[in-house]
Amino acid sequence: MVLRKLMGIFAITLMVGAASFATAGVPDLDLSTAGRAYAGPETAVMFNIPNGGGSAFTSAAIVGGTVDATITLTLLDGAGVPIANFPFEDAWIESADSGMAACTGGATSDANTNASGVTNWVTPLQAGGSSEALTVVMISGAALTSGAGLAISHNSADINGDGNVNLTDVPLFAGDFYGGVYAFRSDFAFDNAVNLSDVVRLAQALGASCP
Ligand SMILES: [Ca+2]
Ligand SMILES: [Ca+2]
Repeated sequence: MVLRKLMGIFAITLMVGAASFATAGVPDLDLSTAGRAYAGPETAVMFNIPNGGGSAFTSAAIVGGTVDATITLTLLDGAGVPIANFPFEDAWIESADSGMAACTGGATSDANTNASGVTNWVTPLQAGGSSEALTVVMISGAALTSGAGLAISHNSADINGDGNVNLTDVPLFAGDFYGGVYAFRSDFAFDNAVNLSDVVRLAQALGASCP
């Protein structure tokens, strides 16, 4: 009888152990959080170049200046325990409408998570395309559910998002420059106008490609 009780307790202990083992170290998309350093109301704009020569998150644009749009991800498992050393390759950002077109591996976090489960996006993305939708943090291909996303928009001299800044992007820019209707995708030096400062950024980025 005592033996049967002991066996029962042993079995329950095994089951509980297995259950906690199943969620330990597995990211919980609702408990994990992502935030933007700049707490102001403006959307921060990233100017991206496929070769990584665009804006760092620490110098994202708002009208009239730059702000620190560094993204901080805190990765927790189902028990609220920080997940350390989570591979940076498996944490990346996307636009909610997929308009920002990252090179392969071009939008991952900067490093594996630290002992507190934290990693950041500071260094420039390798990306083209444009989007005014929210920026969403993806964990192994699934979006965080703890928030709708971050107010960070993206544009790029690689307007068509094919991974190269070349002569196929120039007519698109020219159309926006002369079009008379404001086009965010070509407002590289973000100030709500497409003008000569944006031409300069396009010219400087010509020839850049995904690594
Ligand atoms: Ca292009
Ligand atoms: Ca501009």
